[in-house]
Amino acid sequence: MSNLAKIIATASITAVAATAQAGEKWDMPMAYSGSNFHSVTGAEFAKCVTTGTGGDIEIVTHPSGSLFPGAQIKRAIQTGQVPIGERLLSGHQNENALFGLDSVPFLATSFDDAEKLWQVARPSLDKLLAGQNLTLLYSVPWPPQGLYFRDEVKSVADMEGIKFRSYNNATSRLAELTGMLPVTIEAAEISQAFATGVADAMVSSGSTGYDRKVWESLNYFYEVDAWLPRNYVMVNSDAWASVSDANKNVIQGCAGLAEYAGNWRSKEYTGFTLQGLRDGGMTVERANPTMTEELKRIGEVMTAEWLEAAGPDGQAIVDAFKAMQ
Ligand code: PCA
Repeated sequence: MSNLAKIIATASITAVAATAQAGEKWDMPMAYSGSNFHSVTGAEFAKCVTTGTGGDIEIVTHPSGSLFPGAQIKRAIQTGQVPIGERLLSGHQNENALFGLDSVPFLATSFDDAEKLWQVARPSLDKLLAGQNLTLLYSVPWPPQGLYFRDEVKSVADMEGIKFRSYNNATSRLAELTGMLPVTIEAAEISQAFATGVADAMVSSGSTGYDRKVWESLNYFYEVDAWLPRNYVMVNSDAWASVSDANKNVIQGCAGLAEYAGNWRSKEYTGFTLQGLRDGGMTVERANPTMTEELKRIGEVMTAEWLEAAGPDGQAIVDAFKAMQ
């Protein structure tokens, strides 16, 4: 808490020192619904920056993919179409395997482990993003990932041929290895995809199922805690370079607060949303031991594939993470 207090103190001192000038408006695209906890955290971050910089920089969030759909947000920031935005970075695993480090099945399956993995990976991610004209500000994990199905499933054999909504390479690969048919769909579009039978299953958090009211179409959620993917807030490095040192301090202070608050919300939201799925009429339970064992074996295959693709950098991150266990 003392770090947090320091951040707040720095942010407010700088706010007082900031002189009133004509402000700059920063549009901030976000992919998920306005009520989602990442979007709520982003809106608070925006307010913190706007207030803290004395209006020098006014950040305006655009949730639900309304300014750019999720898949285009990173490129829009890189190319300077917008100065800042939030994205699920594992959505870009095909650019560089390192982006998928938070979606390696059964590597980091709790909030504590996801935090450790992020700490050991952050320098490599900072470097990778810096090479793409991007500066990382903060990152917040989604709750643990479980499996949603329209019909009951007791083993991997029952998954054969099911149309499976994926959101990154790892989720598509999981579908292939379980005999399902992947179809990539942004979270903003899934309610309709399930209602119209474009997909009948997915891997995601209780949070996304709750936000999108998937109980209107799906009936089962199996808790497997496969991984905790993360959203990242990034700023275009040229836009960042143009910010005064005082305002950089404010933005970093607000980013620290957002990361802390977002983590807390993600944890709180885990139980709340699983109960929400139950209240919606879904069966919510842990995957049975057979299915868990089968999925773990698929996880081993995917881990080996990821390590192969990520090379020495990936191996170094996994080794450093394991050394912390
Ligand atoms: N929700 C996002 C990513 C991970 C999650 O829990 C989604 O399903 O798109």
